[in-house]
Amino acid sequence: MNAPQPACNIADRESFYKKIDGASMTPLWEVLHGIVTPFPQTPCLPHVWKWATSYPWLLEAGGLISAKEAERRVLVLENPGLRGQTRITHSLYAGLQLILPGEVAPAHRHSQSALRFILSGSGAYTAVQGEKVAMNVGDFVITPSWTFHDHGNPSDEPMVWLDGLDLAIVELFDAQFMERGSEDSQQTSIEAGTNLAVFGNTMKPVEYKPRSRTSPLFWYPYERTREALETMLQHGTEHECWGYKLQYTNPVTGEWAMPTMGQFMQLMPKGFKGRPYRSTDSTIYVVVEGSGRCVVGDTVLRFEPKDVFICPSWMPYRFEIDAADDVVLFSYSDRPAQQALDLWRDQIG
Ligand code: 1HN
Repeated sequence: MNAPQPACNIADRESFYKKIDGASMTPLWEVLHGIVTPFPQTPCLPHVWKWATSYPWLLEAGGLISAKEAERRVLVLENPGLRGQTRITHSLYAGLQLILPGEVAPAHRHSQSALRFILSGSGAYTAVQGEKVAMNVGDFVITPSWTFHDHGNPSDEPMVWLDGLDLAIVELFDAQFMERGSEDSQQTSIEAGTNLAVFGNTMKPVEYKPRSRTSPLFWYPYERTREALETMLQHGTEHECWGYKLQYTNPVTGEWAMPTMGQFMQLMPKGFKGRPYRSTDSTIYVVVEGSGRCVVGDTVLRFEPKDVFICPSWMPYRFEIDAADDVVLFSYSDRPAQQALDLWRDQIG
């Protein structure tokens, strides 16, 4: 039996929409196909932020405002498709933070988790829950959700790192909390290096009980990561899309180092030409060593050391590495969050 078909009367529909709009209701059929799409539709655009441009502007910002006044002196890397939204992808934040000699970025804590990836300088520290970590170029440092953290630069050179936060994820769930510390700099009662000494050896104290899903190891020095990549190069198998790619892990569980953001370091040998790849996790790349091109859809992103670029969800991208040097790339994305919710997909070719 065929159901009766109402006539398509546009004027009647419009006045009906107007009537129900007044009561905060709206017809799904006008928006359904824009929401439930055959493939991911992202407002996020492929883009590269060049260090040659951003570093002088960071130093200029250093002459305009102190770290103390700014609380955090950061230039946000805003995706060109998401201007005004303080984010580099739909779900994640990235910014470049400058801390000058003698400065302190005061202690606070928040429900957002943060990662630091060190780009320039040496000798500055971040203190996480009473333990100082010295930061060097290529190190990956974790600030777990709701842990007090402050940064300081007792060295005699400017220090710059990339901050990655899960701000938009926390905002999506309306689960934001923040608290300032009672003092600018935390009393550091734990000897520097303790964290790596306790958790950095693929072993753990037998009495250790996890208090959160974030890795108890919060400092992953580049020296060790680089050595692991070199070992992969000697003993591993080259992948046709990403060369040799390692995932940072929580040493106690073997799972992701953080629950909302996943981090990787990969090496692609000089002259490498990768096959196209795509995944649902828009990914932020930071160039550690070498240079080349990342071709994202029709966009060619030329990259050099310390540049940051982004590959949006489900856009195929491939790498072409220059002949001169191997390339090392750090990257992070919301893959752990997507996987925890059974949403993550990827495709080679
Ligand atoms: C934050 O706490 C830091 O602690 C950096 O260094 C960037 C961006 C948004 C919200 C909090 C930091 C941040 C941030």
